[in-house]
Amino acid sequence: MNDMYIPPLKRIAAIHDLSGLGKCSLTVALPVISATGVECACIPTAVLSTHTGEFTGWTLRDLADDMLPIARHWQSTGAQFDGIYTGYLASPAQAETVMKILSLLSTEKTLVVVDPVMADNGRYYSNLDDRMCQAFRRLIAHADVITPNITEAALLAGMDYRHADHGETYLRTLFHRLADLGPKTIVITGVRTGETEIGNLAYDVKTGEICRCMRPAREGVFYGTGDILASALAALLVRGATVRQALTTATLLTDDSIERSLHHDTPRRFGVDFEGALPAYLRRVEEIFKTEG
Ligand code: PXL
Repeated sequence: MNDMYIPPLKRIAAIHDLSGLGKCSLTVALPVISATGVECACIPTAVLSTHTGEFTGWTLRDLADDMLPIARHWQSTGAQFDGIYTGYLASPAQAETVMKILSLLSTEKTLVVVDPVMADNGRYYSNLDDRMCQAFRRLIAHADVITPNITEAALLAGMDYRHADHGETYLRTLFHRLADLGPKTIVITGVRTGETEIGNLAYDVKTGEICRCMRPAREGVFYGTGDILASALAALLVRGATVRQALTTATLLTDDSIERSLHHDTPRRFGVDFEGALPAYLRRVEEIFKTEG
């Protein structure tokens, strides 16, 4: 143990809501980022009883007033952040707050990952509308990496949403329009390139290179899977994985979580079995970083 080199932990600030039940946002970001071997500090944007999809009667406490004071306190401690990962925001105004937090906590070395969480399956989530989309367009200008699903990508790009068969021309146009908003890497999730497959594509704005990771398609909605993917991707990139490694490894974690859930009869709205998929994920993560010592 004494002569073993243990590299210092990287640290991510995750800015996301805490939905107590339903396994999404911070309740998946924390375990997934930690399992990737990265410290996860949290700024909750809101506390909800559940997520807002397929549940009714949920409670929501907006924590807008606490977000900046939390960041200021962190700054006063001298803590450094290798990554800042933002997800669900309770209002468009919170996007402005997040920009202030970025200027307080990020340096040129900080990887900024913005997941513009606002819609799925062609529709905005409850309580959200075009104002959220406008706010995310401004926030994305400060991002290194963005991870919209296909609905969010279409909204941000001002294009029509298509459920299936996302051809090359449609995807290239999406990537180009999103690139105009400023990010360096664009990951679009839930892309369907045929009847039977669904997956995630990453576009490098500088080189124009696209890499993809496709898996068998399953019908319906799987709550929290976008958050699992973005959390794993952010943590892997912060640890130094390539975009291709991060995309593949994060996609396999998400896909395994969905696959395992299909073997349970838990209602979809309670989230996917990412817990059971973590051991195989950990082995893949170890494989990527095995030379680190
Ligand atoms: O998983 C995305 C998400 C995050 N947070 C809240 C949500 C949703 C999707 O419905 O409602 C509160």
